[in-house]
Order: sequence, then C-alpha cells, then structure tokens
Amino acid sequence: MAEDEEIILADLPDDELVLQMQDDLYDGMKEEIEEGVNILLERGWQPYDILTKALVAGMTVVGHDFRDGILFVPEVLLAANAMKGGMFILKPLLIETGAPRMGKMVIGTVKGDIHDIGKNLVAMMMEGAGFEVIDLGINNAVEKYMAALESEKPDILGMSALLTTTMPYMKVVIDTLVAEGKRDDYIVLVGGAPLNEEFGKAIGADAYCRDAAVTVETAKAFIARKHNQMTAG
Ligand code: B12
Repeated sequence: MAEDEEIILADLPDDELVLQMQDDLYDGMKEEIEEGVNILLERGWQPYDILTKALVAGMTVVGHDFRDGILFVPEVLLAANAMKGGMFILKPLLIETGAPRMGKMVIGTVKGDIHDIGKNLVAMMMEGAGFEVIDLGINNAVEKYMAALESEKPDILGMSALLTTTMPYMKVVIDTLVAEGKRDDYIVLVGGAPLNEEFGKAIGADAYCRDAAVTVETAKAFIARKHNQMTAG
C-alpha cells in the first residue's frame, strides 16, 4: 500500500486491524483507537480481549521503545491518551456484568508516581467482577490512604507503583497500618511493572498481582477465605 494511501480500519480483517491498532496506539492516534475499539465490538469481540490484545499489547511496545530511548515522554503521553480513549469506551462494558457484590476496594497510585493506566485497568476489572472501587487517583501520601481506609472501610487496599523510586513507599503505608494496629483489618494487594512477588512479601503485602485478571482472582480468593474465617469463628 502506498504511504499516502489512507488505511480504512473497517476494511481490515481482525488480525490486521489489531496490529494496526497497536501501531496507532504507538503513534498516539486516539480517534483511530476509538474507531478500532468500536469496530471490534461490532464484530462481536469481548471487551477484555480488545483491552489485552489491542490496547495493552500496544502499550507494551511503547514501553520497550521508551526504555530503549526511541520514544520520549511527550510521545508516551500521547500513547497513554489514546489508550485511555479506548478504555473509556470499554469501561461500562467491563463493569456492567451484573456480578454479585463481592466487597470493597480502595486503590491508588503511591506518592511521587503519576502512572495510572494499570491502576485504572485494575479498578475497571475489579468493578466488573462485582467489587465496589474507591479510586484515590495518583500521587497518594500515606495520610490520604489512611483517611480513605477510615472513611470507606474497604475489605481491600490496593497500591500501584510503576517506578523503582516510588515502590518503597508502599512499605511506608503498610508500616503505618502496622504501627496503628490496623494491618489485619485489610487485604493489601500491590502491583505495577517493577514489582514482583518477592517484593510484595518483603514489604508485608498479602499479595503481589502481575495484572488485572490475576488481581480479580486473588481478591476473590482472599474474600472467600475471609468469609470462611468469619463463619468458622
Ligand atoms: C505510559 C508511561 C508513562 C506515562 C504515564 C501516563 C499515565 N497516565 O499513566 C508518562 C509519560 C506520564 C510517564 C512518565 C514517567 N515515566 Co513512565 N512509563 C510508561 C510506560 C510506557 C507504560 C506504563 C503503562 O501504562 N503500562 C500499561 C499498564 C496496563 O500496565 P501496568 O501499569 O504495568 O499495570 C498492570 C500491572 O502492573 C498491574 N497493576 C498495576 N497497578 C496495580 C495496582 C494493584 C493494586 C494491583 C493488584 C495490580 C496493579 O495490573 C495492571 C493491569 O494489568 C512504562 C513502561 C512499562 N514497561 O511499564 C514507563 C515506565 C514505568 N516509566 C518510566 C519512567 C522512568 C518515567 C519517568 C521518570 C520519565 C521521565 N524522565 O520523566 C516519568 C515519571 C513520572 C512520575 N513521577 O510518575 C520507567 C520506570 C523505570 C524504573 N525502573 O523506575 C518505565 C518502566 C519505562 C522505562 N523502561 O524506562 N510514563
């Protein structure tokens, strides 16, 4: 196809459309991403598959080239904006599953960190699975988490960090919970690209979750265990 020839997204077969959407995400083309999402929905694709195969996969490529110095912050911001355009369309579809109420989660990105795409995705998937989610947004100091736990009384506290410099802040929050004798009142789940299971254990979280789907499964398992303990006790 000639360089200047316009690509008609709706004419592409599914596999080519998905690859084109990954390219468009890379190039920060929000409108094209929205159009692609709508086309795949019309073709009967599941919202979760669109999210993972087109959007998250596209963002992974962006991540690699950002790491390798091929892309810079302005371009990554555009890609993030395009991703959010797609997520905005998918959000109500992921949430309206009619799942029974599972529990409540307070979630936020830690102090010094403004990455929120992964956190938003976790929040969306948790809502879709029937959890009530209170989203504290980005750059949360320990006081903000403590105040929300006090007022919302959730079952789960979720913390997100995408930087090696901000992930230790999760321990500040957990240590504060311990110092105030509240650690056992909450299931603490942590996540973000630089974390791993070992880190989660080291800071005293209940679990590290590598992605939104694992978060939902882990949260359900912990809630079930909590209910069993309550009925046994
Ligand atoms: C998009 C992006 C940005 C955007 C953020 C836009 C936004 N609104 O979020 C912008 C351009 C603003 C940005 C800025 C910066 N970024 Co940045 N960014 C990224 C990038 C490319 C993608 C992150 C992303 O959205 N991924 C997609 C989502 C879906 O994945 P995820 O976040 O990992 O989330 C999943 C899981 O981790 C998990 N999860 C996430 N949160 C939670 C929470 C809970 C409770 C649970 C259970 C699970 C969970 O589930 C999610 C869904 O499946 C990453 C690359 C990467 N490999 O991660 C770099 C990256 C994180 N950024 C990096 C850097 C260095 C920066 C800057 C310092 C750059 C600079 N020089 O200014 C600034 C820091 C700003 C700040 N103070 O926070 C580095 C971090 C390196 C390090 N080791 O610390 C990375 C790894 C890129 C790199 N390799 O160099 N960035």
